[in-house]
Amino acid sequence: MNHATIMNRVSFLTLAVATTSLAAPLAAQAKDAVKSDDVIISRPGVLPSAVLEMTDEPGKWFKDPKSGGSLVVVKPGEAVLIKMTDTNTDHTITSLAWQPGADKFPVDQEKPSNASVTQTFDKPGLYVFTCKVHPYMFGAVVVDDPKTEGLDIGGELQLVTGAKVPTTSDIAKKLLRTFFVATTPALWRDYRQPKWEVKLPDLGL
Ligand SMILES: [Cu+2]
Repeated sequence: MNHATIMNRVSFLTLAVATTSLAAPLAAQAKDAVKSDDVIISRPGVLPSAVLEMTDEPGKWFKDPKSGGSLVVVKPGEAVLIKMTDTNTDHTITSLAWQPGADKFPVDQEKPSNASVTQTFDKPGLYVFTCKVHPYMFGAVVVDDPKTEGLDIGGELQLVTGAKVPTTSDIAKKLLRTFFVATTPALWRDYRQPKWEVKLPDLGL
C-alpha cells in the first residue's frame, strides 16, 4: 500500500469519525472479519469480569452498569459481556478499533439482532466497539496489565479501515477524543455558549 492510499484511508476515517457515518468502512470490513458464527456468544464457563449494556440512552449506548460510563477496564485473559437486554432496537456489536493480532478480533455481528456477546481479551491495550446500524454508538474496553504502570492503551491501533496506526498518531487521538465526547453528554457542545471547552481524561498521549 503506498503512502497516498494510507493517507486517503486515514483521511477517510477522520471524516467518517467526524461525521459518524462509519457504515461504509464497516460494511467493507464485514467480509474480512471473523464470521459471526466464530464469535463467542454467551460461551458457557466464561464468567465476564465487566459488562457493557447496550441502551437507548443518548451517549450511553454502551453502558457500564457500575460506573455509568462507556469504558471498562479488565485484565488480560478476562472477558466482557456486551449485552442487549436494555434496548428496544436491534444492533450489531462490531469492532471499530482493536489491538493488532489480538485473538478473536475483529468482532463483527453480521446482522442486527439482540444477541449478546461474551468476548475474551488476551492482549493489553484499547478496543473500541460500535454498531453498524447506529455508528455513533461507542463502547470501549481497556485491557490493562496490572504489572505495568498506568493504563495500557497499546502502542498501535488496528482500525476498521485497514490502517494500523500508532496510538500517539493524530488519527488515534481524534478517535479517542470522538469516543470521549460522544460518550460523555456533559462534554457535548452547548451552542448557547460562546465557547466549547472539552476537557479529556489524561491518557498520557
Ligand atoms: Cu445500534
